[in-house]
Amino acid sequence: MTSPVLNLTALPRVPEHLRPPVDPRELRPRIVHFGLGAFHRAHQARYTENTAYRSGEPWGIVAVAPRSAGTAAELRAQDCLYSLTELRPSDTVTRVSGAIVEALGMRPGAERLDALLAAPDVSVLTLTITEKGYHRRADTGALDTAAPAVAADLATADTAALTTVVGRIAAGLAARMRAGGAPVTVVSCDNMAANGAALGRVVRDFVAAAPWPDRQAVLDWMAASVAFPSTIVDRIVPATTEADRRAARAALGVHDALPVVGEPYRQWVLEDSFAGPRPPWELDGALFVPDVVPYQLTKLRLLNGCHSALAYLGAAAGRTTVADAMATGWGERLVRSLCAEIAPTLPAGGPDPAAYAEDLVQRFGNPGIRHLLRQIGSDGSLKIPERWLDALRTLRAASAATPVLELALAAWANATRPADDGGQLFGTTDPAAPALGRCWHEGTGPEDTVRRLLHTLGAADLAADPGLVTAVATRLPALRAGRVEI
Ligand code: CS2
Repeated sequence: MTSPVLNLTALPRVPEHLRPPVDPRELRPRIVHFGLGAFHRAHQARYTENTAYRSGEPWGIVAVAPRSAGTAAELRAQDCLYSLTELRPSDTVTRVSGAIVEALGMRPGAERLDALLAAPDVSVLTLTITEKGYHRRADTGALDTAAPAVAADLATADTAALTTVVGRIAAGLAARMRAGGAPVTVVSCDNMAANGAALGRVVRDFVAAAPWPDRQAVLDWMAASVAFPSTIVDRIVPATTEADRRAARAALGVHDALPVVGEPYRQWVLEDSFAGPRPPWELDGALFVPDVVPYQLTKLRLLNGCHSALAYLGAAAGRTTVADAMATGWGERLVRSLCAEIAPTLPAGGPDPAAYAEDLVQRFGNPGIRHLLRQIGSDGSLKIPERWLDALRTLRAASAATPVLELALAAWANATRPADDGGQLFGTTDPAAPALGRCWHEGTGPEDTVRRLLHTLGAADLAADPGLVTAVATRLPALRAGRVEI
């Protein structure tokens, strides 16, 4: 039997306690979000909707799909409604979300987006575009103006032709200044250290490189009226499966083409430096702090660091999901020992690393969550520097032993082997995939290959550390044979 499609007309068919807490028609477009993926829908959108409910303030989100206008169209077909299911270890809780009030693609939605980015009522922009979306140079963190997509955006005056979010935001800010210049805050919600500063840097670099006659005026206005706070977002959100879709339909009684699922846990820590009005997200548990660094490094190095290690080691051992990797003889040990190894590199003022590690063991072991190692292991060349390399540098500078990080690096290296060498375990979506393949083809032996791989990560200093290179290379044969030895 076919069920009706989830939309405002069908909403009364959904059991009352599973409907949005606020009538979506009462919300206004006040936030523009770039990155219409499952993570945003399970995280910032949920905080925003609960905050609108608790505060009575009509904060609604206009969500922009930078790459796939298809997702925006699917969401529009449902009046922007979708369900979020929390996967607890023994049961599930589903609720329809109505936080998104409009869904746009960057190209077909260009004119509407121009108007929104200049509108004084829109005072917050948020982003989940992944590390790749920032187009940073691996060595300096500056905008890579030579990247083809960035160069093309710099060369066009037509906002409908822009394809990078960085270019889109820069053009939007310039238009905002010309329209009167209401202050605005741009919030990176991606997993990078100092993500606010990283975003501010690439947006300013774009403006400085643009051919606009008023670019200096835009930069001066940005310095006074645009804030780029750093934030930490946390919630495990695996890709939605067909089984998730069926379960959502069974719970709702209507068909939802875009359900999302996630763990019950969620966290959002934000640097308390906004340039204009913002939602009082603290009403839904977000934490506004003067300095996010201790939280940010703990989350990136412990949670994301362990995730990546599990992804590459799990792949070597033929496992598919995080929970599968945790169920091996070495999974829990890996999480605890990696956290213990990294803990001395974390600044004071954040969560207790040992307690954090125990929480990770629980969260990663949640059998209700099918979080694919493939999803986590993708784009490794962009993730690993954030997650492992600064910790590794700090430890090696202090002459501390780093056996677990060496093993993790060896597992990543093993996963980068080219397809003709039984590798490419994580496909070719990594922008560095061709360069990584060359490291194996051109390397004169395991140590040389490891050195080249480290250079590809922008880590010339670590490539020049012979002890590290040898330790990583020595671990490769066991991993190639599928053995994880911790
Ligand atoms: C994961 C993250 O895919 C990945 O790289 O490590 O998406 C992780 O699940 C989230 O950061 C959890 O908050």
